[in-house]
Amino acid sequence: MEIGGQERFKFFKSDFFKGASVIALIFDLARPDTFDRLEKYYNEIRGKAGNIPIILVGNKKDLEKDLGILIRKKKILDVVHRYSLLEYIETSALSGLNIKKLFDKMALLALIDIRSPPKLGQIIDKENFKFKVVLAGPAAVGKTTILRTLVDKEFTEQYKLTVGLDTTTQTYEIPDEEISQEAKESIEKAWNSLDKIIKKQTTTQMIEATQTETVMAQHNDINNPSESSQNWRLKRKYNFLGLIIILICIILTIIIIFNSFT
Ligand SMILES: Nc1nc2c(ncn2[C@@H]2O[C@H](COP(=O)(O)OP(=O)(O)O)[C@@H](O)[C@H]2O)c(=O)[nH]1
Ligand SMILES: [Mg+2]
Repeated sequence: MEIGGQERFKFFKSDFFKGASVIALIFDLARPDTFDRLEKYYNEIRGKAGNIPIILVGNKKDLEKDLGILIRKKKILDVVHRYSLLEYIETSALSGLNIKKLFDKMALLALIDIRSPPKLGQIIDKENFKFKVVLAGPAAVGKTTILRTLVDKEFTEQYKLTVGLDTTTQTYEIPDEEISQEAKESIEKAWNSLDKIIKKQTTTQMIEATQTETVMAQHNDINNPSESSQNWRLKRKYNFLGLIIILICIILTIIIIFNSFT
């Protein structure tokens, strides 16, 4: 049990961030104290996850029409600048405002930041990728609700403190024209680095396959020994442009702040 007002900052276990591509750092536009606490979260994230891309998210935008603007935009943009955050976006899990956009942005940042060679399992094929993104921030800013809105497309009024993690997997598509040139170049580079590994393996398999077919051709005249390499070349011909990227995001939310416990 924590005594009132004391915050515990040992809540981010290092492995929450393991394999993560992007982090959304979320605060509540209706509660300035959640904004004031971002620095501690930021430091904790940088310490644990290094130079990972971070998007700043001001959630509960819908409450502004009743409460007015409680945190000045300039103050928010100063933080974006000071911490070299990549984007700032305002969302409402209640109305759905910018929720899809937030995940699109995270997906695009993950694509741009994809390493060569990519992390294990990140590239399924040239149009399908898998990323883990983490939603982090103080309690009750809306992390769980943002996830729910994305996945179920419905808003939940009920508040239940997440102890530990909520995880979910979501598949969605980004139209080709929304993918920046920079992201395409990163994909190409990562793909080519993967290509070398695949080619190495496939050459051995091809030699084995050709040998098998040659043996078969001795038994059966209609078998063409070079068929397997033709198939292989066909499979390698992918049509990237004009196709859609399907992103599978493994999304994690993290909240353990017990400062309200007395
Ligand atoms: N008005 C409004 N309420 C929200 C919004 N997002 C979340 N909430 C509410 O804020 C409370 C905390 O949300 P929750 O997702 O559990 O926060 P978490 O602790 O960050 O996971 C819940 O009562 C939600 O219904 C929003 O965009 N607008
Ligand atoms: Mg939660």
